[in-house]
Order: sequence, then structure tokens, then C-alpha cells
Amino acid sequence: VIIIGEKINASRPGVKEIIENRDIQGLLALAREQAEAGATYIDVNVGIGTGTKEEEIKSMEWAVETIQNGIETNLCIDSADPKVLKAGIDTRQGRASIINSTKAEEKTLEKVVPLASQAKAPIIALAMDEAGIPKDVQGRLNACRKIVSSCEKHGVSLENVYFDPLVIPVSADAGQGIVTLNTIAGIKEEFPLAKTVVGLSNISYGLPARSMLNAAFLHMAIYAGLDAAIMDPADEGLASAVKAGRALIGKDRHFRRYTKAFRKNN
Ligand code: THG
Repeated sequence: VIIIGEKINASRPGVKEIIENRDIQGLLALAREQAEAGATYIDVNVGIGTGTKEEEIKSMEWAVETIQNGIETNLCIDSADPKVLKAGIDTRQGRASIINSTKAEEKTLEKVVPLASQAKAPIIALAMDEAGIPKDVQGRLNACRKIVSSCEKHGVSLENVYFDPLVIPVSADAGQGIVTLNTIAGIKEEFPLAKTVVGLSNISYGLPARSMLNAAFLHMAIYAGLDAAIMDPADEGLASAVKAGRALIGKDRHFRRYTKAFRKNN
């Protein structure tokens, strides 16, 4: 499971201020902490909600520039706005980055899928369309099918597509966890080349003992076929859940990585 660090997100306490004040050391500390904890990609989401699109573009350019000058790491450029995604990718200058994200809406697909094709960048595609997040598995798979058509049209291989089945807080609707899990399995069955990703921490929003819920959901998602997670890499329980989960489904030959990580603790 590929770990994408979630912490550079303007909705988190303190991060909005780091972005607004152009706090270089504050931003780099968040990036470094996650890279050192084992994140392969660092998510960068600078949308503060109240600002204009132009401000979000400027903030994205600043954040990408600052991180790439400060540390060697891969980024996951996170915005609902295709112009912000393009600004992030253009600032990125060739180093590996994921585009996060497009949804199955024609207008968005026509902007973001060609960007992924030109930049040869992996892309995260949300299993939703202009009407919102479908409540059931078939609705979400239908959204994925529209995205696959667009990828075929623009020459993006499904190996470079991470489908996000979407995680809704179970505190809002207790039945949604299983919908997400079954959507992961459905995607892997219908599009074996494609990859899957979730924004893991969303599952536990509004509930106590979030870390435990996140780890439990991660185990089930790994069994269903999860390839990547946007999560807190510094959460030790979660990092352990990744190592244990991938080993238990046979993706860690001879439990080598698992053993290396835990031997000295026994
Ligand atoms: N899918 C995709 N991209 C996404 C999301 C997704 N980007 C944004 C978001 N969802 C994923 N990122 C976060 C970042 C922080 C939190 C949740 C999702 C969050 N953090 C709490 C905090 O920092 O205080 C604590 C987390 C915890 O304790 O579990 O809530 O779904 N493609």
C-alpha cells in the first residue's frame, strides 16, 4: 500500500495559517515529518474555502515550489479545480507527482485527463459525477466507467489511474463503509489494471478513537484490493496496519519487510 501523507491540508488546524503567512519552515516541517515517517507522496491541498481561485493558484504554486526546493519527495497535487491542478503540475518541473483529482463530469474530465496525459502523471479519479456521490456500489462503478472512457479517449493507461471509491464518515451514515469496500472490490474486478486509493481519515470523522477506526477500515480495504491511502503516516497504529495488512494478503514475501520493522520490538 502506497502511503500519501494527508497533513498539508488547509482544513487542518494551523495549516491555513502556514499557507496564508507563507511560512516556509512550517510547511517544510509538515513535509519532512511525513516523508521521514514513510510517506511515498505528500498530498498538497491549499484550498482554504474562503479564498478566490486566483489565491488558491498562487498558494499551490508557492507550496509546490517551497517543498521541492526544501526536500526530495513526490507530491500529490490536491484540488477540485483543474486550473489549480495545472498550476501545481507546471510548478513541479518533472518530479513524480499525482494529480488529485478528477470526477466523472464531462467538463472536469476534458480538462484534467488531458493534463494527466501530457504530464504523464498518475491521476486520482473520484467515483462521483456532477450529481454528487452515488449512494450505492453500481452508481459509483458507473462513474468509474465514464472515467475509463475518457482515459481511453485521451490515451491515459489505467495503470496510471487511482480510482477513489470515496469514503464518507460512518458517523453520518453507518451503511456507507461497506459501500466503499465493495466498490473497491468491484473496481478491481472490472478494471484489473487500475489502482485504488482512499482518503482514509474521512471514515472516522466525528467519532472517538479515530486511529483505531482508521486502522480497522484500512485492513478491510486492503483485503478488498486497496493500493494506496491518503492518511497520517506518523500514526504508528496505521503504519503498522499497512505493514501487517499487506503481509497477510501475501504482498510481503517471507514477511521480510514486516519482520524487519517489528523484530526488535519483540
Ligand atoms: N479523496 C481524495 N483526496 C482527498 C480526500 C479523499 N483529499 C482530502 C481528504 N480527502 C484527505 N485528507 C485529509 C486530511 C486530514 C483529515 C482527513 C482527510 C483529518 N485529519 C484530522 C486532523 O488532522 O486533525 C485527524 C485525523 C485522524 O485523527 O484520523 O481529519 O477522500 N482523493
